Amino acid sequence: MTATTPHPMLALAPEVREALAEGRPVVALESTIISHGMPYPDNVAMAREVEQIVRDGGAVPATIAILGGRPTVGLSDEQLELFGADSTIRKVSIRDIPHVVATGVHGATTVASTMRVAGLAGIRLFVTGGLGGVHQGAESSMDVSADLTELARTEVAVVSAGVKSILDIGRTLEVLETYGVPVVGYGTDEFPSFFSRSSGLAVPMRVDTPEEAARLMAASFGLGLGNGISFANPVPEADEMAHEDIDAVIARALADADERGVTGKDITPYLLGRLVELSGGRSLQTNLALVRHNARVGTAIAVAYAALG
Ligand code: PSU
Ligand code: MN
Repeated sequence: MTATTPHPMLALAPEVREALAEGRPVVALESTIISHGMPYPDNVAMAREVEQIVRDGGAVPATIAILGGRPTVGLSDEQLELFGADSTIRKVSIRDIPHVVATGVHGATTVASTMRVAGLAGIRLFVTGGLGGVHQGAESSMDVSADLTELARTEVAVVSAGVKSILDIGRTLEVLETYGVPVVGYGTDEFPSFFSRSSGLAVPMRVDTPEEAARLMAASFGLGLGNGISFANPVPEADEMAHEDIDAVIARALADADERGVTGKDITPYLLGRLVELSGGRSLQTNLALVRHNARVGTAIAVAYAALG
């Protein structure tokens, strides 16, 4: 939309800085999906391919991470490789930002921390795979992803394929409603469950074109409502998994996590890795397909939003 001045503590790639100064479309991308969401080297190939999809759609990609303590907006090809290959890179959610910045180390940003840095840079559209949410059993563990609290307080729209049923999808939607976050079906009346187009849960509102999505962003951010937006974009039909196939794999992964006592920030990466192993790589193919699709749709929304001026 209008030109923005990024926060002075951020490092911006020159092409990202120029695009923002000129009000041209920029699409933010996260780095935890690279470092902790997919195996190497598929993760690096995915990161590069998604950046190319954004360019082909007419926007500038800005993969966000913390590099040597500096929140960085727009990674080089070598930096994408580093974040994919180095398994020791820390997963950084909101609460981890000050420590990683103060100690000058690298960190891979989650949906929450990527949103925050994107907002500080003046980027309004962010593409990812899946959102974090309310974990199964959160009634007692209280494990609710900071992705939800961030959606409540940062004016960035996030395009995802919904929430997978390693989480409690119904409770996740309840929390988003409480936080005042519009959950918007993109071409669907049903909230997608990441690997499949259905979840049995309705979305409260729907858009069908990039222009409608952009107008919704302009309304929310223009009024200064203060919160983010979740665009839920279902996996293409050709790539979706049958519920009976993925549900069994998820049940097994959850049981394994329980048995091994995995908790806290390690639970999501553990479950994601276990799903790939238990499905023999099938879930990874669906994950890759939906991320590509989100990149196409998200770029079109960013272009339409920039065109609103
Ligand atoms: N879900 C996915 N892929 C991912 C993640 C979630 O399908 O890569 C990552 C994202 O970075 C998300 C984070 O923000 O996991 C959520 O972690 P937690 O539940 O610890 O907040
Ligand atoms: Mn958690």
